[in-house]
Amino acid sequence: MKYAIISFLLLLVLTVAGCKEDSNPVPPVINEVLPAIKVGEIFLAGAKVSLYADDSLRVGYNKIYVKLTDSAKGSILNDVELHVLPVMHMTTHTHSSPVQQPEICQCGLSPFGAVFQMPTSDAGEWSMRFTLNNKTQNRTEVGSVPFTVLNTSDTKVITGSDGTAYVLTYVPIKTPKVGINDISFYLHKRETMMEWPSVTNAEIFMTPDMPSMGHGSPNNVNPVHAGLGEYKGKVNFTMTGEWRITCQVNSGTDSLFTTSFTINF
Ligand SMILES: [Cu+2]
Repeated sequence: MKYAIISFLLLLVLTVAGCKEDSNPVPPVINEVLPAIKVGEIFLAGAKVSLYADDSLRVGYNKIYVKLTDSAKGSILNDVELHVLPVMHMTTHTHSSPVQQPEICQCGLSPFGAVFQMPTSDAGEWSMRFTLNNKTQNRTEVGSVPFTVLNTSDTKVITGSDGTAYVLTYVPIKTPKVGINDISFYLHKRETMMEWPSVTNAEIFMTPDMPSMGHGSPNNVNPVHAGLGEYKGKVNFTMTGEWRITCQVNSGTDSLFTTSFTINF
């Protein structure tokens, strides 16, 4: 009998507690996971513009994210037009780099890609220039966020046989393995100092070899254009060690240039 009463009281307490929660709903918490690195932020046209990245920004292809919130209310802004432009100020001149414009995401975190062809150094400093049209407030403003670019050997700027400067970028394979690996490159060119469009109609002939051992590998697949200047192929590493990936880039029947990247694993 005692047990029954205790059980009944417990049930009553649980029911009341349950009802209390139901009648007083807590607003849903959006568990927003932001990328690891906050690059910087700026207030423009009534918006807070925050720049994030998964890793330190470096020479090569970078995935970057821009978060737009109403600077007063903190709510996510997506009724906007946003243009981004990487700018490097050097002692003698200013130039940009290859960049894909962000697609404004309803979730508030809009990704875009950029290739940085040189690191931050005494010779030059990078910043991201935003042109933001906040349609809810009918305001447009321009502003810049400075950032640092670390050096790598993943991007080569080479003058082709046609006199144009090309930018070939190897996207590092995350975990290279013995056997067939997916491999990807981006190809851009310098139209002007401020315009670096994708090259979508080139041919890339890729030859991997191990210079220290004097052999290559069979069954590689040349990278072909897959959209937005990205070329995707397959590379066969038959053993671990230092591999050289030589890329000959052609336009029609003309050989534009040849360059190579080193992969060690
Ligand atoms: Cu520069």
